[in-house]
Amino acid sequence: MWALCLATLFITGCDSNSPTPEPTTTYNKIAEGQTESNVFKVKVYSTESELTTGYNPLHVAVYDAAGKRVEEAGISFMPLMDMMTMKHATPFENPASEKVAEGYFSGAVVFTMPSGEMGAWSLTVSVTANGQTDTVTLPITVQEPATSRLKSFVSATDGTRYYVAYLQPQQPKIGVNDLEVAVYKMNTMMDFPAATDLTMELDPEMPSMGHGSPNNQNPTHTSNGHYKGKVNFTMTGLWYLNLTLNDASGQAGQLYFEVNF
Ligand SMILES: [Cu+2]
Repeated sequence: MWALCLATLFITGCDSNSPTPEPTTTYNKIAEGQTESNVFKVKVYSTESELTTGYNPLHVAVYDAAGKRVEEAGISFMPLMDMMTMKHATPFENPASEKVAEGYFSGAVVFTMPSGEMGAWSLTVSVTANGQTDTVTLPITVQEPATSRLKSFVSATDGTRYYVAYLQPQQPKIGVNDLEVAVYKMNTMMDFPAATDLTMELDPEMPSMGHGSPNNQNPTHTSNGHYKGKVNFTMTGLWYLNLTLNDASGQAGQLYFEVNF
């Protein structure tokens, strides 16, 4: 029966309580649970097979008590790591729209460290819909990716800790690629606002050959701490994307992301 259900899942969906067909986009379910007062059921999906340290787009499906998909809701996230002696949050982006897109409310969480013996992550999702608010806290697991997609530094100008997440390119190619990073400040252990007022210099480098590339474009701020620019890969191999971050008083820090293709 289960095998049959799996086989038909892609065609019809298994949840006979739900009149809305399951979405066709291939998302992987990361967690699900019933809200505390049983008002909603919440399912959290990723485009990846697992959550990793760095920037993770998350897609949330919400169902009402009758099993019907909720298409209009205010959704807010609260990611939290419990490290026994202390707890801390991490940067996140709540779904910007209160209306579903293809069945989902989409936001993101930027995990600053992997799950492990040091601590355990949970994601609290608060849903306001149909005049009711209810909340669920879901245990989640975060893995460290093979190539680091999150860097951190302490600003040389004012001592603020920054986190810089790599977003694009996900599929690097020879030639000019869209480059995107997102930057957050750590105000407190629980407050990680987007850093929106930095300037950046990009200097790609092929460490094995000692050359860079022409026709790059420094990332500039677009919105919510996201910075977009262009990176030109003149050949395949291992590249370092060297980034210098400056605030109003000067150079705050330097870091690099590895891209190997
Ligand atoms: Cu931690």
